[in-house]
Amino acid sequence: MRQPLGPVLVVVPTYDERDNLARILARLHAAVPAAHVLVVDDASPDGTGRIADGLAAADERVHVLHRSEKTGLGAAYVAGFAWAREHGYDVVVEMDADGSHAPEQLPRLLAALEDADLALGSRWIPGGEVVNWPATRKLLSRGGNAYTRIALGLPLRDATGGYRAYRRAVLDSLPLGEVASQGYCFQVDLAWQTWKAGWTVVEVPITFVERERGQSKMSRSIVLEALWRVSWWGLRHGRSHSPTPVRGE
Ligand SMILES: Nc1nc2c(ncn2[C@@H]2O[C@H](COP(=O)(O)OP(=O)(O)OP(=O)(O)O)[C@@H](O)[C@H]2O)c(=O)[nH]1
Ligand SMILES: [Mg+2]
Repeated sequence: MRQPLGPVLVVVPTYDERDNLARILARLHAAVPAAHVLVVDDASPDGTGRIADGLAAADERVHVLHRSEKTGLGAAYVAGFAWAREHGYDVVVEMDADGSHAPEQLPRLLAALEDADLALGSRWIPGGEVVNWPATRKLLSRGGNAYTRIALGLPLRDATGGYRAYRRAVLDSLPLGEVASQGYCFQVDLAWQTWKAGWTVVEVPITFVERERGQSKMSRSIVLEALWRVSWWGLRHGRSHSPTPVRGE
């Protein structure tokens, strides 16, 4: 029997999300009123950190972790996960601040987690979709995921996605201090480690909407990092098979 789900923390990394943060937190609390939020801000030059402090002062469900420099999404999440564990949350959610991950779909992820250890928001299973992406970006995401499946033998349609919910026991079990991946690769890294350790991973269809405001932090170096790390992991560990198959919803 799985433990019933306890308190939920949504970790939202931010770098220059001034125009998005208040909006996304309001939507989140409309969708899941009991959820707490941890904004992990890397000293955004546009003042996102101060906006987060204001939101935290007005709402006890909102917390802020300030970091002194921009060291990438992976490091921000690792710091957020450590905070979640110190503060006793049972479920930890990853969500972008730019509106790409609809808070209205969080109940769906949490429902799937009732019967899983990691619920992965997936754009590339039936029912999942991407809104406002050019064909080249779709190709990059699908190609990256196909490569990951082949190189690692990881049976996921969307291992690069960053909208997901973990049971705390999974995070407790992973060597988070050793995770060196920074960009999308961080998402692949954790999905792979979770699956390899035999935890139950389930993919849940989501509608991913491209950001409307603010700048993307996606870069050529982030794509190259994913390419070389996934290739290296594939060469080093080869394809492996998990005792627990992955289910699609
Ligand atoms: N704390 C922190 N947050 C970051 C960093 N890089 C990106 N983020 C945040 O991580 C989330 C995802 O980044 P995006 O810029 O949207 O990157 P993306 O979703 O890969 O790219 P787009 O699809 O073009 O938006 C956003 O909430 C960013 O503000 C970073 O180095 N530190
Ligand atoms: Mg984005």
